[in-house]
Amino acid sequence: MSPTRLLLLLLPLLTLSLLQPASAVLCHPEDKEVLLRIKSALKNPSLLASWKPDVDCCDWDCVVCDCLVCDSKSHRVIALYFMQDDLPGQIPSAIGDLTYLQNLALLELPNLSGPIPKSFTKLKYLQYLTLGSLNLTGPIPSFLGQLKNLTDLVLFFNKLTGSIPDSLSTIPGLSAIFLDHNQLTGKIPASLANLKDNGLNLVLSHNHLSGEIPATFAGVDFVRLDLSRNKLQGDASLVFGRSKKSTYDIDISWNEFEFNLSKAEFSKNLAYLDMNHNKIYGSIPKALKSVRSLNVSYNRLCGEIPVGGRLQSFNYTAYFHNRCLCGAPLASCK
Ligand SMILES: *[C@@H]1O[C@H](CO)[C@@H](O)[C@H](O)[C@H]1NC(C)=O
Ligand SMILES: *[C@@H]1O[C@H](CO)[C@@H](O)[C@H](O)[C@H]1NC(C)=O
Ligand SMILES: *[C@@H]1O[C@H](CO)[C@@H](O)[C@H](O)[C@H]1NC(C)=O
Ligand SMILES: *[C@@H]1O[C@H](CO)[C@@H](O)[C@H](O)[C@H]1NC(C)=O
Ligand SMILES: *[C@@H]1O[C@H](CO)[C@@H](O)[C@H](O)[C@H]1NC(C)=O
Ligand SMILES: CC(=O)N[C@H]1CO[C@H](CO)[C@@H](O)[C@@H]1O
Repeated sequence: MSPTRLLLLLLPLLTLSLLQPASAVLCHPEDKEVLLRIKSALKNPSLLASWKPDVDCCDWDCVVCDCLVCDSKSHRVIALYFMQDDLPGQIPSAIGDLTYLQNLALLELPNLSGPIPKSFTKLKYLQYLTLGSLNLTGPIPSFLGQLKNLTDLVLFFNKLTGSIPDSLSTIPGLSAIFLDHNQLTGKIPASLANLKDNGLNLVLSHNHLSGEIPATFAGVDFVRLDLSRNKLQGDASLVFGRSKKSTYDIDISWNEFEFNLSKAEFSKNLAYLDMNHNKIYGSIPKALKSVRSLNVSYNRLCGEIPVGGRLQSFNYTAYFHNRCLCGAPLASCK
């Protein structure tokens, strides 16, 4: 067959495929360009081997495209996730140019270091920001307060320093804040109570936070509050309360809290309570009979452990090392 004849035979097929491309490219060219910049900033790591220019970027690993918020026919990159790798260097600031991102998750990348890039302020649609178990340093930047659509902020297991910025309390729907296992200092911002209507999960454990729990927290019905392993002082009983129906899990262990537990009030819905290693005095109130798990060890409590609920079923280590607690599961009162 002559080359000309072959071409004539194929021509209808070719035009057909031009008119109706077998697989339409979904990737938006601007996103593709940004992703390739990210790849090159990370020095073309093996994790991103599938990021080939001749492949639709919506088919690349670690990328999710969708058209939820875009107004054009092409899809946009709405999620980017890099996990469990030895990606070296810093977080590429080009990520801030993936304007339609809703979910950014960089997790367990111990060789990724440096600060949280300023360019993230451009991610106006971002709902979930996870930068966890990296090797990030520097502060939790105040500019994160510009991410008004954020609901979940997860920065745990890094080396972040400085204080918790007040600006987080200006993010209207923020409901999960995980800043644990860092080197944060200073006081807990009183303004975080502004987020009280969001069913707040606030996890600040394993830092160097000091001062008292802000008085504004008396008005917050946390779902989960974990302040353990800090240097917090004063009265923590304001986080409990009969009317706090959502409060389910509170951990204030390993701090310097000092208050009379007899005077604290508890909601029946509180299920998990860990207060070990503080300077808490008084006795254990009957209202704690409804908890599913309790640890009050290493405090200054006295008196009889109330009988009932699960209080006798807990291991004696939940109660040991107090001033003069007695009754099952400890030795009986004299
Ligand atoms: C984390 O960063 C510090 C410097 O800030 C560096 O000394 C250390 O080696 C890094 N860790 C890893 C696993 O890269
Ligand atoms: C990651 O960090 C570890 C510890 O610092 C180092 O031994 C390893 O070579 C680093 N890997 C890369 C790809 O840089
Ligand atoms: C703790 O409060 C209870 C109830 O108000 C009171 O009877 C008790 O004396 C207080 N304990 C201490 C050590 O102040
Ligand atoms: C209580 O806990 C200790 C230490 O974890 C354990 O050795 C012991 O068996 C436990 N006792 C009971 C009665 O469960
Ligand atoms: C209570 O906390 C102490 C101190 O951290 C620990 O040794 C003990 O095992 C805990 N007991 C229970 C039942 O959680
Ligand atoms: C930029 C942006 O997407 N903003 C949205 C954030 O969420 C609110 C509702 O919670 C929307 O009204 C905004 O348009």
